[in-house]
Amino acid sequence: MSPHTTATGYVEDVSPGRGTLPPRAWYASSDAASLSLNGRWRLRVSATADAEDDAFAEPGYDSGDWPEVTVPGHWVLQGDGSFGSPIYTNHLYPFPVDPPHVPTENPTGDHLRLFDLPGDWPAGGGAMLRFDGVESCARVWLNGTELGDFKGSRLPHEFAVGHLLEPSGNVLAVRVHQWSAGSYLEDQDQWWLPGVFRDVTLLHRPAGAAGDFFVHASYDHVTGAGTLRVDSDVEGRVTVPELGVDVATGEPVTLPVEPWTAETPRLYDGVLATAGERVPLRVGFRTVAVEDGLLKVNGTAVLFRGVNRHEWHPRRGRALDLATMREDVLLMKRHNVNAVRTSHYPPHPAFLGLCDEYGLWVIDECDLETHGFVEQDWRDNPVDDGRWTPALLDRAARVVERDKNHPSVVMWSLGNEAGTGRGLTAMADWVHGRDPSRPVHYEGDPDCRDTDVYSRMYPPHAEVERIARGLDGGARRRRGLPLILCEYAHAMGNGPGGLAEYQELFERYDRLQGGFVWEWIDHGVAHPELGYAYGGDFGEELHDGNFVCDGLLFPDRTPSPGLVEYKKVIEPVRIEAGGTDGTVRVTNRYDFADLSHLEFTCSHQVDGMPTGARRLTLPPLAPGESAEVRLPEAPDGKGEEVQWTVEARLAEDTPWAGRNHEVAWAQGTVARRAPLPAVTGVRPAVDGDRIVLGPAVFDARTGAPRTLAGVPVRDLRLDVWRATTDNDDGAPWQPDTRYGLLWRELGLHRVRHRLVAVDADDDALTVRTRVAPAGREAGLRTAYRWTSDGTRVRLTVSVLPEGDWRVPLPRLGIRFGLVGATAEDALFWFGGGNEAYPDSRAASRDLLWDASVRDLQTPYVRPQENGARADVRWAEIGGLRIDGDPEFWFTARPWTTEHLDAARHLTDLVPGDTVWINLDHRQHGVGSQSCGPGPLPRYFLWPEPAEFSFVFSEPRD
Ligand code: IPT
Repeated sequence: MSPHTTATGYVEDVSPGRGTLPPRAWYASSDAASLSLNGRWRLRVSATADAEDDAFAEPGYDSGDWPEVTVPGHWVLQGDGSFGSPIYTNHLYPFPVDPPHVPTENPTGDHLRLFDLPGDWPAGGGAMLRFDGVESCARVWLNGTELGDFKGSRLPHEFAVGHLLEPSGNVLAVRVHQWSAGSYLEDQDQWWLPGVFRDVTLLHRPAGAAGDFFVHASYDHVTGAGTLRVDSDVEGRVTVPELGVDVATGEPVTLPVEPWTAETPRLYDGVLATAGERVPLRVGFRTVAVEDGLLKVNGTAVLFRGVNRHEWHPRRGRALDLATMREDVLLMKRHNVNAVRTSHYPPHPAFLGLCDEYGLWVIDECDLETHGFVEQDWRDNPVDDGRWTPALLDRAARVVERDKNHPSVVMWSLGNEAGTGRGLTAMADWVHGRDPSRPVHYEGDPDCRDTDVYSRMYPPHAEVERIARGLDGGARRRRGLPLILCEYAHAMGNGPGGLAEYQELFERYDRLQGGFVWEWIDHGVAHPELGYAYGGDFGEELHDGNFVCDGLLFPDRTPSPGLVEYKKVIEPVRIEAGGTDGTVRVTNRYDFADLSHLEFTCSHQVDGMPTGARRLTLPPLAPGESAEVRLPEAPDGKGEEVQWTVEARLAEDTPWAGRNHEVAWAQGTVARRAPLPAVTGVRPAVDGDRIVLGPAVFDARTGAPRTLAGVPVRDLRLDVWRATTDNDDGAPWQPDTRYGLLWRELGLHRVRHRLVAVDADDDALTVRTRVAPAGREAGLRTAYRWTSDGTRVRLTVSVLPEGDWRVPLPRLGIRFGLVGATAEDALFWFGGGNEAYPDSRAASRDLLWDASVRDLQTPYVRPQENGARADVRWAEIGGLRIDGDPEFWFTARPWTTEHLDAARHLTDLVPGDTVWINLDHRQHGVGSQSCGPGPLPRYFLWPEPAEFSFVFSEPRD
């Protein structure tokens, strides 16, 4: 049976569709009328594709009792669940792999919109109806006449409708099927969200209107000249007043210009005027080429400091408004991000306009992924089956034609995780032919037959270095290409770790041209009971849990510590201690800009307290250049620690951040703090069931402290457990050992503390224990030695591992409860301000900080270990001061680690009447193993003999 012999046959038809117009450039006319059909539409959802006939498309149909939904939108995110629910899978198809067939249960949304033409709608001319995005397959009628059907969810589709329009009472009917043959090509790792989720617009097309056009604007970095040529289907004139350009379409003009780069996004406003229409142009002159094995823009190799961006809003899903898109761009610019891969489909076209305007390099990716076929060794992959090639070529054409006039787009990407095959080759050939001015990207082709850059995802550092040095072998063609990490550093939950070490490699080797962190934002769905929902929360039969929450932003777009870390690691100005005392070395790491837009200051801080900032004068530094700069005289710390902080801030307002916005910073040490004094002289005194030692009282039987400096404490003891992070637990396909699982198997979450001895002697109270899990011989001999000078009490913890330890420890330190303290309690500390772990601590900035316990909690969508502060010299909380010898990792929570570990959503965590404090000597690294490699070996916390001390006292005034 051929697909079109049944009324719904088009749903399973592999062809791209029927009745649509050829793809063309996306633009907003200056003078042609248009009518947005966004807004409230009537909706009827049925369970199968053929449950209802198409009578609803007829004028006069009574849709009176149909509920309303908002377009653009996804019906499953509207109507309180009554329209069905989102489904999350990573790469598994949520239906049997039986291409091109889809389930009989195929939620189908009949959308209806009545509209009148505005009174001033011009008579004459034609009209087009444009859909910017519909998932996954639509059939469209206007005034009872069927226009056609289409697939390609994140691609525009247009119909000619002028002959059907009425001045009033127009009936637009759109039948949307959740599943279609197109779904096989859209297996991206994200929520499956049916609906008309981008704009619907009626466009008047006057006689002599512009059609498709291609702005070619190149830049010759040797001569400084730009060449502009606008090829247009409809003849006209091209003017760029600022450049005095006034030429016919198709005619090139060469003249001196300022080039466009992501750092200097110089755009020239122009107009394409045809007989019937004026179209605004924003021209950016730049030339992209792979030359000498490097990806160059305007003759200069660029370094991508990128992110993968899915479109996401916690309530609206992939229906993004302009303000949200702008927020993304501004957040990227403010965090030193210079590049976006539009994973894994072309974004709303307005996003690219913002990238042109604010300056971001874009890899524009086609709406294509067939990842689920990996489950059957890529058998029957549509990408290698000629029957699907027209659909693939249609998708390639729709992205290239739509987006070709954006200077920000510097590469086309064929798609993601689609294996290899003749369909991809056909796409690459077509793209190369249509637009030779941009290289082609695709990661899944290890030989780079069809691509112009070598692209990889999640390689470990060592492998990246091997590739950089040309030691990885591989096909000859590949060996001559630059390496781009289209995905690296999986930002799921706490992490990623190891960013700084990747950046060092990128900066060291020319062949490495940077990468794109996976990914920009957590796709948590706002949920009344759960806070943010993830896979499984809607009862899906197949799902991939919180793997959908792996972004640098939380779902509400608050930056996570991972983004703060990334900003620091990729800062475009490197500031380091100089060759001689009292100097710093400043390096310009931009590719195009000098540093004249920045102001540099230096301040010194004494025990974390800043003294005034003073301006530094820098020589003008071209990209790549460095200079040594002398710092102002440092103050005398009188035994306290003295540090310098140098900051580079914007000297003027920019479109993306105001004056004073910090771009880069660094700190260094001038004088270390004096060692903590000995805390001795007072003897422990046994008093009934208590032992009193200076300002501390202990349980005489267990040796556990009851009060420290008058503050009640409980359960103070060695702690080696953390609520495992997504990166600790790792992904099944990772070759590295998954320590999160091994820790639990070993029982590190349930160690017991066997009391060996409590000795109160002349100058110390010593408590000896052995800490070990049931069922194993491995253990940690632990001694707590308490001394006092009468006002302070000092604890020295000694740990001696014994037995057969095969795993590193999650953490090594002590934990205790501050009885009666609350989440709102204030704390002060000198040390790192942001959350940090051993391999994610570049942005940890020493200062005197204050916060509440609540403020210290990082709201990872799936609760897990979080909130440690690095290099803490001292902290004060709840009437207790803690000085560390050496510095320590400080964590405070209004719940226990066990509660944190058991929680599935943030709403599972309820503050209690005790604040739990962890003072850690060391932590295990975080890594990126939820999809990529684990922590580098240097960040492993192997069990070995250790000793560390804390001094407890009353807070200082
Ligand atoms: C990689 C995918 O390209 C991306 O879409 C996302 O799923 C990411 O992983 C994990 O979050 S594919 C993976 C098998 C390396």
